[in-house]
Amino acid sequence: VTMYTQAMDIPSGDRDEPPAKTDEQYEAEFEAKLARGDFIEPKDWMPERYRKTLIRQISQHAHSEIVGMLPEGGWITRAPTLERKCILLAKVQDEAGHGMYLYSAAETLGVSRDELIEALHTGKAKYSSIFNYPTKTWADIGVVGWLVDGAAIMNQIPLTRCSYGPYARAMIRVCKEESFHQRQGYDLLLTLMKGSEDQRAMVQDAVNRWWWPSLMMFGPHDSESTNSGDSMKWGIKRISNDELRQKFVDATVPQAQLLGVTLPDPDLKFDDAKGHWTFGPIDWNEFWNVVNGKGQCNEERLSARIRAWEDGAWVRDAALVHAQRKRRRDCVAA
Ligand code: FAQ
Repeated sequence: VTMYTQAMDIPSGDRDEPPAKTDEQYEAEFEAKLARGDFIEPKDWMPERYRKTLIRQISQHAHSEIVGMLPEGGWITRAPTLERKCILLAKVQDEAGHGMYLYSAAETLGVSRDELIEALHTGKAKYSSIFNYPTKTWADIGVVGWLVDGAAIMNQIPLTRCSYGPYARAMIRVCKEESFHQRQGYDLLLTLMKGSEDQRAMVQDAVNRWWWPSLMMFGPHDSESTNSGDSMKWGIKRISNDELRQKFVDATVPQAQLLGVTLPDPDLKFDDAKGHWTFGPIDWNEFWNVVNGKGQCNEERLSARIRAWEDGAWVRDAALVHAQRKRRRDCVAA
């Protein structure tokens, strides 16, 4: 006995359904799209490892933006002028916005926001090593803008050409905002450098502490970079960790000279033959210690995030109840 009326409407036999494709055919289409430079979009077929590595990178990037609000957020109440306070407030809010676009981009890959947050809070997901260093003085706020946002832009500009559409599009706006962030940091430092001897010393001290951690932001050497092979093949990464680090050093040395600070690297020198600034060895022990939870502020950062999540539970609950009531009211009205 036919119970569902729709079933009676299905013509027998020859419906014009496209034949199902094999995995090999889907894979060939995916490869062809990459070769043409087309974006891969959320509903497109993609290899499971491509999806997984995108979730990994995009969510870690999102966590970095959100955790990255903490070192600067603490200085909003201590900014020396109203203008500097407004600028810093806007910058920290921008970072929250970046986190939100990125979480949304990750969600298009079929993972929930709750799963992503859980991975951060349980220490399964990483966030950038740089945010485990303390911001000790007001000059640190300038140096974070100049070097940390500077390194972030250098790394993120090629991501605007990443093969995954939602990530690439999010990066366009993020990079524009990061450029403003970098300039406000540099401008803050230029002002301090025109000030007293003590202010100049404060800038130099901040540069000494942030230079090497900024170089570590680009990740391990290419030879140690476990994800680069796949990520370069799939067009997620366009330029390698070491190449981006070199571009950053080349761009930053002249800025340091103009500012009048010394970068804390006795081996830094211009190589005429190569046309690049060569630099000394990076302390990878320090990098891996910080990545593995043993940096100066890892515990403080993670506990601040968990506390904020727990304290905000009532807001999420209230928003859900409000949305449910509104839906019910709209249904009754309709
Ligand atoms: N910190 O195989 P690779 C910002 C991990 S946003 C911690 O080379 P990959 C804005 C890596 O995850 C800053 N972990 O990895 C802002 C992997 O472990 P896994 C964040 C790191 O993915 C400014 C392992 O090491 N930006 O600053 C780091 O191919 C101011 C092996 O490494 C992004 O996330 C590190 N520095 O390349 C906000 C950009 N480096 O995941 C507030 C997007 C590596 O297998 C204030 N991400 N690891 O467990 C990327 O471009 C890449 O993920 C890299 C790493 C380049 C970071």
